[in-house]
Amino acid sequence: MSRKKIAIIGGGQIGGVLTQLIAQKQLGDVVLFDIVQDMPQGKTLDIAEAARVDLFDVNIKGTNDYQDISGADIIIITAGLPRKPGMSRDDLLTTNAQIMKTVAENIKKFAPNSIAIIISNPLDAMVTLFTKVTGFPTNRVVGQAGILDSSRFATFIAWELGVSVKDINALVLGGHGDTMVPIVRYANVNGIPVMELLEKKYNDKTKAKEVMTALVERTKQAGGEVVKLLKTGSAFYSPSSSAIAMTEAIIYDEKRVLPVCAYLNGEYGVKGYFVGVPAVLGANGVEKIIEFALNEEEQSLLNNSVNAVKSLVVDMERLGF
Ligand code: TXD
Repeated sequence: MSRKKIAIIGGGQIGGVLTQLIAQKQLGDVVLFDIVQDMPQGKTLDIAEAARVDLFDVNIKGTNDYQDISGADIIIITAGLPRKPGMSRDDLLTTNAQIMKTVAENIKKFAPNSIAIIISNPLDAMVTLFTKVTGFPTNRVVGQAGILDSSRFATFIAWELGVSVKDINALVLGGHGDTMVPIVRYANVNGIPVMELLEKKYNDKTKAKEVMTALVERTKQAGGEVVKLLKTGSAFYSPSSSAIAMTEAIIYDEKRVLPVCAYLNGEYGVKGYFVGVPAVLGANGVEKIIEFALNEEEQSLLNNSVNAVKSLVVDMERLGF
């Protein structure tokens, strides 16, 4: 069986880590594209030269020529500026929409049958724009955000409870922004509700609620917390690792149920927008939206987040995209 061809558009912080992870996991042959002359060629040459050490046999190519992505099975798009301290993801809209439009036009031309995993921010709007420009069927376009946000939520819960993160299940729905919706009710440690464990830990329901509120808030602000510390860039490893989980689910047809930015056609009361929800990822991309009953508060929070996505899409359209 021939290896899959994976093209990465945008060879910066995330693009470099993606290339490394794909090589180390031997997920497929990699083409790394960027507009910066020679930079992708340098990054891929360096990674390729570790093949004997890491024992991987995949072809890795850096390029400034879109022709080289021809026939890619999977495209991972990181092209776009990252945030600087004090910026919201939405502040990137104008610049990154222009970049995404160009990227999408080239992918439509050179890899029209690929499955696209979008990483660039503002994520939900970039996924929408990519789909509009390429005309790809919605199952072949998916955004990476929910896996990262859910992993952050799980990590903070694990640290609070002093247990392994491997035993935490935590889910975040909605847009990839301040309105995201960590689902507290279903957060659990091997099936045991986190709230129950917090109430036991503090022997105080009010304190347990306060602690969970702080965990939810930290999850929502986690991207900004990293940007504030890094000062010159944003999270790079965790989004890359999250996108690799999606890539593996597609390449190996794993039918993983993962929180991803997917097209909703009535699910969760949303029609015609890309929003973060649990979905089945497999060889055909987004194969099924997994819908579960939300309580009134959760539905209201999700509606608020969807409205934030909708207004960003309207802003983007007003800008002519
Ligand atoms: O989980 C998530 N979805 C988010 C995504 C988590 C963290 C970062 N998030 C966003 O990913 C971030 O806000 C940015 O919009 C993207 C990429 O972040 P990264 O940290 O990789 O940014 P870099 O290091 O600046 O890399 C961006 C590369 C850079 O090398 C540019 O030269 C290139 O994008 N670029 C382009 N490539 C192709 N085509 C065009 N037009 C182009 N313009 C810039």
